[in-house]
Amino acid sequence: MLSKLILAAALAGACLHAETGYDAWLRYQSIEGALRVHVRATLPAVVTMLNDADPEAAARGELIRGLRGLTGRTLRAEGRIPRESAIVLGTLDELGRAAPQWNLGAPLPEDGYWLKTVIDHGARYTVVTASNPRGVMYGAFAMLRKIALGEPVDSLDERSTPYAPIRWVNQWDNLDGSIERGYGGRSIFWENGHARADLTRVADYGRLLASLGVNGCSINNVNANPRLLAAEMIPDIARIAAALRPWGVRVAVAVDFASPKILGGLDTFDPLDAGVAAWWKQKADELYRAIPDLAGFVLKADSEGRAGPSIYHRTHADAANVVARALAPHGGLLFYRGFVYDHHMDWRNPKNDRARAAYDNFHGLDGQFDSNAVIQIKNGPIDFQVREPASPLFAALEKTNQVIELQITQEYFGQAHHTVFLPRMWKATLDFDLHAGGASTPVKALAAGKTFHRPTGGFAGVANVGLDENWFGNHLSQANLYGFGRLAWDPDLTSRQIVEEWTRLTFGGDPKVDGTVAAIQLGSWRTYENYTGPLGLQGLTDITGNHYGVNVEASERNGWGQWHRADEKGVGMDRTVATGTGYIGQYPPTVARAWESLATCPDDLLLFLHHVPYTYVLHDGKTVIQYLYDSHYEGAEAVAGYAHQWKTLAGLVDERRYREVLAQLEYQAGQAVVWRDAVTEWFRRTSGIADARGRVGSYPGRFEAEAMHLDGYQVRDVVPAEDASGGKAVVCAAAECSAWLQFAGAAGWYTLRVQYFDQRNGISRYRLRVAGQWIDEWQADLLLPTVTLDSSSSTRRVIHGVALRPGDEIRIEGRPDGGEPAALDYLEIVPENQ
Ligand code: GCV
Repeated sequence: MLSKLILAAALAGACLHAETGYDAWLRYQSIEGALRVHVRATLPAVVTMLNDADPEAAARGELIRGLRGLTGRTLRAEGRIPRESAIVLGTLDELGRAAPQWNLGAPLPEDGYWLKTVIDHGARYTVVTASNPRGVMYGAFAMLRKIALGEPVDSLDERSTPYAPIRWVNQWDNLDGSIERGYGGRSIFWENGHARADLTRVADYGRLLASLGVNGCSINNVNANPRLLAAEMIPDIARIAAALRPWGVRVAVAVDFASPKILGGLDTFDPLDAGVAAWWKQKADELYRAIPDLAGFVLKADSEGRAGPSIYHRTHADAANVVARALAPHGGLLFYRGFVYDHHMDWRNPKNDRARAAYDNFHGLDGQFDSNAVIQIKNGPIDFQVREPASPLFAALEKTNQVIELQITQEYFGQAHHTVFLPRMWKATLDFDLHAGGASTPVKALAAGKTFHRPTGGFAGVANVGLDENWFGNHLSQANLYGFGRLAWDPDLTSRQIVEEWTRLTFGGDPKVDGTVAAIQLGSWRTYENYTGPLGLQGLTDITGNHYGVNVEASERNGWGQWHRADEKGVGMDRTVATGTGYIGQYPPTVARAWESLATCPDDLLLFLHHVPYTYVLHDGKTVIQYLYDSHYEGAEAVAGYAHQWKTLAGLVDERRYREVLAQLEYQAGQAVVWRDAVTEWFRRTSGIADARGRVGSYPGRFEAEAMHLDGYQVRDVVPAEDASGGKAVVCAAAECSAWLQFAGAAGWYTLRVQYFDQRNGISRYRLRVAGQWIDEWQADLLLPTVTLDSSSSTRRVIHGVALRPGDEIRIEGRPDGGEPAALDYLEIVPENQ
């Protein structure tokens, strides 16, 4: 009776989250047709585990859960190898003892697994084995993935080993429950200064990570609160570690380098001070007493205002080693971030260059870091921009451990509001050959420690999942976490393989869904690049603010160093050795030679590496200025296409996720137009060169709100001017205002597009009336990252199928709320289907 109740509860639990996105790629949707018949015919009735501790126990639970979902059958759980066919879970050692006759002795590297069919006395055993229990669990997830993908599992002999030992995610969660650059809701770990009372979400996150082979997670912001290391917080860290442990995910914490002084009461945090070293040691000992499997620390020092060794004129190696030595006796690792740069650089000096910083700070210290210290290097030299070359630091550390840091959370990629499939971009970096030492050395091999035979290395991904039901605030963004984990296990997978797997697991096996989603995801990086920063421009967003909307000049004339140097004559950062900052000289000669010369520099990186006139002709035959115009129009058009393509999936994707993805893509389509118009207008104004195709500055059917009849609305300048059409908007300071015009076109069917501003500080309401008839109403309730009139709040409402007659009055009424003034930018009236 009791077990029946447990089963009922488990099934109810499974239904509770059905199709909200919560289960992500672990939905275990029922397989159908011939595949179902085949799998059911070959599936044994028993799953045996030879060790009842986690993570093997978690693996057995997962197999039972997964197979019940996929096949509708619930396997019997046993602790011994039965005389009938069974799935058998156990390490090689355990199997050697329980079934020596199977001779499964071949060594496997840590975390690698082996799926092997063994026939013994007429029974068929599907063996899931590994050298360690975590590997057994990875094997169980792999089995389930194979079945869900329709791959045969009745005659197996498949080994898989992770490419690198370090496969970690970082979370930038603050102790108050907020997340720096998190777009999927508040922290699953922290609330009001302590670990959340209910850590169910943490355990479920561990399960998602385990399914990908991710084996570590740092649980707090690298802009670390020193209080995290206070004695009172250690039980909190231990509780979080306990929630992740069953899934083989070890916890790490980010620490503040000034902790010995701020928290420990010492008068210094000088890394060469004996008292400081003793403090770190005592703190590490205290932590390891409570969390013996703590993975280590992450440290951001001397960067963006964080304390670091420079104050004592010490090196990064001094800083890393004092902490690493405290962790070493416990087997812990210290991740020292390579993201060190001066954000007060003199922008007037053409030789200054933030891109040089990581290499300049670290390459001279190669060989001085302890063996448990790891330099964590962002994929590119700036900061997760839409197109950056691989960081030259990867090739410059031969005697130091390194990992590559990738950003899964979409800080500079439209946050949760845009779909951008990042594995495609990561692949470009991971596969890029830096030719370190002359030989072929792709970034993935350098980061994993293979090239220079380092003891460790691998991948760190900044994930920032949150409490939103679908973890990221955007269903399609889940593919980025999936892709990160899959690439960390096997960076040789192609983007297409990853996206096809993910789509099938996440949305089911309908070929139309699979094809459509794959096409959207695979094109999305280039599309996003096209409308936000082509040719290596990067940094056209509001880099001193929310990193979301357009602000072409925000990166200029300040110390942050994300300069693109666009002026009336030309654009791009001169990073050549001959005339520029010398950054290109940080690369091994083969790469440096190719990039130094305009003749061989790839178009995609041109403006990252060179300053050229707008009339410079690219390899693709266009001038730079025309490429900038064209790519923005192509990008905006492509996103509009995504929304149309998604609509063809109505009825093929479950209702809620269909609706939510459609809303996201339609919003993105509008936002891509905002980007297109703002960037192209800015460059046209600045360069004085017209668009050869006549699109920029000419918007058929567009009526500026400031030129309409206004009842109550007042005209305001928008700053920066490119963020609003015509540089102006209208705002309402009364309870209600309206803007109207008389339609002067021909009678027919039209689409109306209302461009309005949806700030975060209120929920304004809008209504639209045609010839006295109210035909639409909506509210400005998206949670966009701004409280002002700008491109981040600029949003589009599209009303299809409107019958207009000459002389019709079209009236938009706005009702402000809170600090949000129900602002309008323009109305577009375009013939239907245009
Ligand atoms: C956690 C960028 C982000 C910061 C982040 C920093 C880092 O600058 O905008 O929010 O800080 O990178 O990676 O440390």
